[in-house]
Amino acid sequence: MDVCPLPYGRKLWDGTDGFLDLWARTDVQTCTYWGAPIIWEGMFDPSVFDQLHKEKSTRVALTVFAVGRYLDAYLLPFLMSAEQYFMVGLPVTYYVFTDYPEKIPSLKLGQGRTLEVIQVARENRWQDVSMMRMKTITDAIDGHIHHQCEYVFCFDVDQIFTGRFGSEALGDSVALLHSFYYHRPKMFYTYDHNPKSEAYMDKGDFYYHAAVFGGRWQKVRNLTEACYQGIMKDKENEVEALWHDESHLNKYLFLHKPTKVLSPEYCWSMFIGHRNDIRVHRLLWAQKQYNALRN
Ligand code: 2GW
Ligand code: MN
Repeated sequence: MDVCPLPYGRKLWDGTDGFLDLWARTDVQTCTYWGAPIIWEGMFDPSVFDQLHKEKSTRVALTVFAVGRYLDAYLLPFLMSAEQYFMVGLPVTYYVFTDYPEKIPSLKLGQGRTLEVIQVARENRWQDVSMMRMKTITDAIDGHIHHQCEYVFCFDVDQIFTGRFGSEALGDSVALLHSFYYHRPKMFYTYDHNPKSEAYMDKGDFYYHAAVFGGRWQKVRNLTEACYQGIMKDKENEVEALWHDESHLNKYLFLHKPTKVLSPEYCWSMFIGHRNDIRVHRLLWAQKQYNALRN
């Protein structure tokens, strides 16, 4: 459990993962109402978390999809930057899903880090490429990940690591605040508002970004399986949620609260411009090439 007790003392024990100082940042929300910490720069000592996870021999899986034109466009910078910044010091296995395994660039990986390529069929519609990741991740957890790693993090490929994305981000069930919405009133959240969809919701806690989610493999599997079931039910009913898998993810995380929340420092968009509360950029959205890649 990562749920922190009510904030009595200054230093807090968040359960398994180490110390988080919820008062180190007074300019932002650092705890949800259900007691999950929201991780911001300044709240933690990276070496404490790293030491703890080294002692526990924590192993981390990273899943990423590079299908069709996204392979050439994004995969190499994503992986090279992950080598520099993602869970450095811990054993990491990259699971790269692609329709074109021969085209995966060869990469010299750091010690303890490995890469597995898994072939997936290419969906006809891009919405399905995105949504069917939920099914593929479930299958990969069942087939490979569960006996190789304790934790799994699932990423969009169209992004690049630019700062530490480390063991402080590990937790039972981890979700990311979407950089476009974290400072906006809830009425702007782009939840699915169609009652015919399984992803329908009329209220929520936050708007989470599907570009990054993770946790213990059991918890991630529950999420991906539930989202996949929702997606398939929608297909039977001939509806599609507004933001596809992201809508289903938001619905699931409203019903099953995450135990740790990552601030938008963990996935920032440079298009937003400067904000005082964003003290580091750990992962940045890559330049969108919608016209070239979506048509
Ligand atoms: C996706 C949209 C349009 C054209 C192509 C693709 C596409 C996506 C593709 O051709 N090949 C591919 O491998 N993908 C994978 O799906 C890739 O890993 C990519 O990062 C991911 C999601 O697609 P993306 O990044 O273009 O969508 P975003 O950045 O607008 O993502 C948000 O909304 C999505 C649902 O519409 C997802 O929930 C995503 O997780 C969100 O970040
Ligand atoms: Mn993306």
